[in-house]
Amino acid sequence: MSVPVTGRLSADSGESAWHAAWLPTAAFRELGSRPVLVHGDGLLVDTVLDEVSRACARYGGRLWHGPPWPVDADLVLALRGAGPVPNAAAETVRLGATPAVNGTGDGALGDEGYLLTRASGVTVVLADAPAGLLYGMFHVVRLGAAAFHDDLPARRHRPALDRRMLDHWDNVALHPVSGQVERGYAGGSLFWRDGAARHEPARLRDYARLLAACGVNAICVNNVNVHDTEALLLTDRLGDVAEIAEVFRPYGIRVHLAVTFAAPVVLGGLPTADPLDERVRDWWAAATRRVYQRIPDFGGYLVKADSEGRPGPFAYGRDHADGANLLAEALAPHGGVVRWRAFVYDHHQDWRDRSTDRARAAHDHFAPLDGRFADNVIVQVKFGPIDFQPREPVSPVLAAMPATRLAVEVQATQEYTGQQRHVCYLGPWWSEVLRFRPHGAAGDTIADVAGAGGGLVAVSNVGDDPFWTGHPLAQANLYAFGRLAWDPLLDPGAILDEWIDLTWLPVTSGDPEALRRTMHAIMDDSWRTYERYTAPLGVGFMVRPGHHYGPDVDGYEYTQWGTYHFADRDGVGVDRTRATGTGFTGQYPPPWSEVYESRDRCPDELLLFFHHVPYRHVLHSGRTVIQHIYDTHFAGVEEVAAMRERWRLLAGALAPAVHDRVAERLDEQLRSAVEWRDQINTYFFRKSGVPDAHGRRIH
Ligand code: GCW
Repeated sequence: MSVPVTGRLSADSGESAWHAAWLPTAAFRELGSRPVLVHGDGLLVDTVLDEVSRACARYGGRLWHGPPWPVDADLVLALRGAGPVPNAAAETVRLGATPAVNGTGDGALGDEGYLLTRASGVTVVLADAPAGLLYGMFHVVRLGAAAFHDDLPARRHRPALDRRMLDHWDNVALHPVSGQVERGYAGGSLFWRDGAARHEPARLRDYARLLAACGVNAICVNNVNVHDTEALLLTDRLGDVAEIAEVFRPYGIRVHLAVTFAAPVVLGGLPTADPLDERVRDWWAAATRRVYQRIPDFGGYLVKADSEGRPGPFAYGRDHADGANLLAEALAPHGGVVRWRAFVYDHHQDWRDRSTDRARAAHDHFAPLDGRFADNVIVQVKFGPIDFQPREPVSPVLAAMPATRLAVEVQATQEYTGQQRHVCYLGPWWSEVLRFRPHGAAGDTIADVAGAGGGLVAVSNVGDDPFWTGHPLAQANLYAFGRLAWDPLLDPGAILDEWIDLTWLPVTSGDPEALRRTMHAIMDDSWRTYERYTAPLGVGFMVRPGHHYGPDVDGYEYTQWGTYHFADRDGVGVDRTRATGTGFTGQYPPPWSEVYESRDRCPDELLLFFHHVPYRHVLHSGRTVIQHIYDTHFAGVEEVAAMRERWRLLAGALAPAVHDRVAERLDEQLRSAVEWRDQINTYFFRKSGVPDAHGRRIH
């Protein structure tokens, strides 16, 4: 590269057409106003060069990537293996400082890690692989001026989880029921529109940047419900997938494809998709070979099989290990993985039959298969036993398959948490799940399970909306997902701080401290607020069937879906005990098998998930169940009203388009919260006949 690189202004960053999210131009000011030296080569190093040169062009800094080297640099980004760094301070770090850093001894940085330190007035990022340099650069951006303070702590940074993935439930063709994006609340798909690829690389590239800047390194580009058009992505439409992969590759993101288990039949014309049939195995091997010819770094397949009507191995009398291993065999020679979802349950249940329990299903199907999956199978498990509710226990599958690589799936798209019309910052919820220890205090956390296996996955909340996520504040969920996947022990409040600093402080015209305080006040506890005004004490659902927005207490009570609350005049909740219920508590190892079994020891917030109790049952909080329901529902609405007032104070501090968008959604959130409150309170008042102790209005 010529010296010095003057950089170029982005011709296609498109910042006017869509929000810059956590990468506003101004976030690059500190980095871009300095002499920067980049040492090393590779595709992702080119990305670093591109980012730095653009920043320098804008803010007056200079970038060197070849001799003659600058005498001084404020920032050095270097690959350790690229040879001596032409900067004395950085070279000293390269030659010996790593064992001292972070007390780690071995100094290993891995494929994505980096060392960030400050030496003799120079900020130094060292990595062993280009991806590490890219992540290190984004870390410098995140720190802003603090990256250039002499008290910058020396630290080695490595992701705790190797696989940090976003699954898009995007359809290529507009689906008559699920639309362009199944459970999408942010407009259309970034990839597809009306049956074809969008071919809009500029916007995709900005998306890839956002993902890389928060640590995501894998995406699946289509819905797990693979319909006819989407099935063709594996074959006839593979070129579209390759095109997307081209855009994501420079940001260290590998592309995956959701495939239908019936592909050999629907695409290959075979009479069967039986996983043990030779022709089927050959078909998958050949199809997969063609994928890798087009996309050499292809990540692998994602499969939803024998679930909600999707085809799967059961049709041939085979189990899920047979099914997953079939695809694993095809992918193994190319280094790919199959991500096989554990979301398998009977969706034609009879509500009269109390012995069937949807919560049990994943464990019943998968735990017995532990040890039978090929090495390159990742079993992808929803974090809870039911379905992404705002409160569920952690899935017992995550404690039951030590010989299987497991991935933990969360839902950034807010299907059950307000559909991006409600503010619901999910960082604290995911953090709670990741810190949970299914074997008790001395055992591993869920983050450890994910770290040892298939990592963390979120269903994406992004679409072609100008704010990416519909609700501008829902961007925080995407950001927090990436950061928690990188380091599950991060404090969700601190992540929010990062996101506010990066996204909003550079663009506010008001008092930054006031903005930060207000955003925290609105968002910190917003998940618990949402929980307060919706289904109580972990019982879940109570949403309107189909679209899942707004309250309908009995909407699913007499349906086939297995999501019941069993409220009657005496009490409410699902008896999942071994003693008298479905036995689900027995799927947990101790101590939780005992804690959940016991009505007295079960945590309040999960009581109705595990037990059917009388309305006057007294919680650990000292309140009765019925009074808890009333109190939390009144409180939840008040909290939303307070959020709305707080947001009003920010008028003038943010661009009107952002302010109005959030304000409009807070109006709807308040309307909806009132509706929830009134329906839930009225329902339980009518069932129980117990009045509110405080005499508030119940209809
Ligand atoms: O909760 C359900 C959703 C479906 C989704 C399914 C799944 C993609 O309502 O829309 O299908 O979960 O996770 O497969």
